[in-house]
Amino acid sequence: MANRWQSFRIALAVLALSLTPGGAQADNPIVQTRFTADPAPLVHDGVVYLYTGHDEDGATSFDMRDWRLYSSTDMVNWTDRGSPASLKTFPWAQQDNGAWAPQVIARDGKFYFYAPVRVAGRPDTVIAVAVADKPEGPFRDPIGKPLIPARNGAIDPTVAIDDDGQAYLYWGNPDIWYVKLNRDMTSTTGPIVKVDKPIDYQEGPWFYKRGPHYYMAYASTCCPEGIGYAMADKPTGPWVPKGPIMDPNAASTGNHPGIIDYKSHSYLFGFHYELNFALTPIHHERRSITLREFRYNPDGTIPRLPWWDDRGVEQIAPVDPYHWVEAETIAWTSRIGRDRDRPYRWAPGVTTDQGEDGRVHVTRIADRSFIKVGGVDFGRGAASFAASVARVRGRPTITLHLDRVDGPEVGTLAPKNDDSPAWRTETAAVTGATGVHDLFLVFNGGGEALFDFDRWQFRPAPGS
Ligand code: FUB
Repeated sequence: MANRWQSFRIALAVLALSLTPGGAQADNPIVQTRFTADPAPLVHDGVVYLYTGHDEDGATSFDMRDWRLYSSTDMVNWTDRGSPASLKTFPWAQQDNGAWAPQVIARDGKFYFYAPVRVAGRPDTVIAVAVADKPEGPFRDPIGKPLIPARNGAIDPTVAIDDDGQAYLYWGNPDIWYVKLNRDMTSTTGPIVKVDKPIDYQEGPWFYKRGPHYYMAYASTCCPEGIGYAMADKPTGPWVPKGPIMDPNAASTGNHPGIIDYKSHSYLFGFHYELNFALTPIHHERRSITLREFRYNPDGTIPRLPWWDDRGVEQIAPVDPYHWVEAETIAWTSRIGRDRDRPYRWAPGVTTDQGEDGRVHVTRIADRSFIKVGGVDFGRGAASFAASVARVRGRPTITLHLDRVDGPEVGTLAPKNDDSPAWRTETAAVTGATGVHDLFLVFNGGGEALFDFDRWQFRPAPGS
């Protein structure tokens, strides 16, 4: 009888798993392998490119030397695309700090990157411009000097192109300024204008047009910072304050909005300090980008949203595992653990890095670490798993679990011991992977750097 009851429970569990609906949920913050700040999302060719500032791991106050890029097509899994630009892009700038909030815009087949930097030997900031042929760069400085000279608070550039083709660059803390850009996007025309700012404006403007309305979202109040916004009928204002989008939270000194529409959904990006507080009770400038979905009101106003939670947003479409997926495509990694009593704690994890061959990959994979990929659609079944690996030390394994880190195991890959840096593909058989599931790639083996991992894919079962 007991055996029949057990069999029944197993059958129920299998049924429940096979019925798991699609639409995985994201995790906040959306990047755990680095501290990221100042989100600047760009929708281009069906992809969300998220340009970010980067707080160094050991930062106490602002310690920022390069910018990072992540991309997603489902808003749950984010692929590390490396560093598109750094202070080295602007050799005339102070090189050891100051890579603050950027924004990128596409025009005429090129990508234009605007960011504040400091001029070596001077205390104030300027705004620099760089250009690239691809979203992931490399960006290069076409003018060799600041685009916007040092002025009180020349930080946090935001850029948009109006329907008539005129581009506007706004920026500023504690005041807000704009200038028109020429069609080349690397020179300005007309005067630099200071506008009447909304009363709670602090910094971090995010300027865009949606339908007939112009929007200016910004970090409001200080400190802590919430997110406020204003609307206008013209790109140059006057800006009518519309109140908070998000109230400040005592646990988070800063905030910084980035807003996009993507595949008929609207998203607000910002940041919090929760991963910093996983490491230390002391406030350091080590921030983590967060995400929330919202719906505009019928009159175009933005609803008031609650503070960031740890659940993120719903997945737009599941991952197709039957094409190569970059290993650095991550919904969540074990670098940060979660438990009931303490939302975040440090745990064995993985790192992402760009190799000499230019490939971004997963590295420094620790024993008992994992990568979660949200919402993978195995369809009618997978037969095998292939992984591109290098520098394999010891006898590591990748075990594939569904839905939870200790969920049903569908296969294990044991790459051959070989310390060579050359990428090679290894495969393992898979059974029991059907339908849509979160996929956990669980890494085991002795040590803190088991192997390097570039990409993976499943092969479908014959006839499926
Ligand atoms: O990341 C450095 C500065 O902190 C940004 O430029 C501001 O918006 C604030 O987020």
